[in-house]
Amino acid sequence: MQKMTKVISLFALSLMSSLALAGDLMVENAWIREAPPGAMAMGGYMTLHNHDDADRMLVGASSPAFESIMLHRTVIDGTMAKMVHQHMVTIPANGSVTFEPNGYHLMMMKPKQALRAGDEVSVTLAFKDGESVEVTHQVRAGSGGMGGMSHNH
Ligand SMILES: [Cu+2]
Repeated sequence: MQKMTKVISLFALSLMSSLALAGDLMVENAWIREAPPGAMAMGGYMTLHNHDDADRMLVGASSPAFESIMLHRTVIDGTMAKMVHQHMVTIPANGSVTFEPNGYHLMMMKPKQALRAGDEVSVTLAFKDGESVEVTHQVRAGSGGMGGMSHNH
């Protein structure tokens, strides 16, 4: 059973385009939602897999393409969705966390130049233990989720 799982996951890996591997950490499906020109912020998404036996703590992110990046989580408060700044996002041992519209996201502030679907952006993820992991995020036209929700906060 164990062996079968491994074969399947390796096969899945070969199909992924935007993939970063660093030790026991794997990042897949890293993308940024395309925003209208002049947008003050863009949402960045990805799934972080932790194949280690210890929790990993994501504490920040940065990119040469943006002035700053914050970790945010969208939470529903009654009927209102609001974004809450996260100082740390824990990726549990042998678990994963998905950054997605309506959930955790990278709040990417002030793009230094217009980013269009198909562009690729390098993002460095910083972890509490001092390690940093470079990820390539692909800009995509967003669909689903809160597509119309602006990130201009
Ligand atoms: Cu946000």
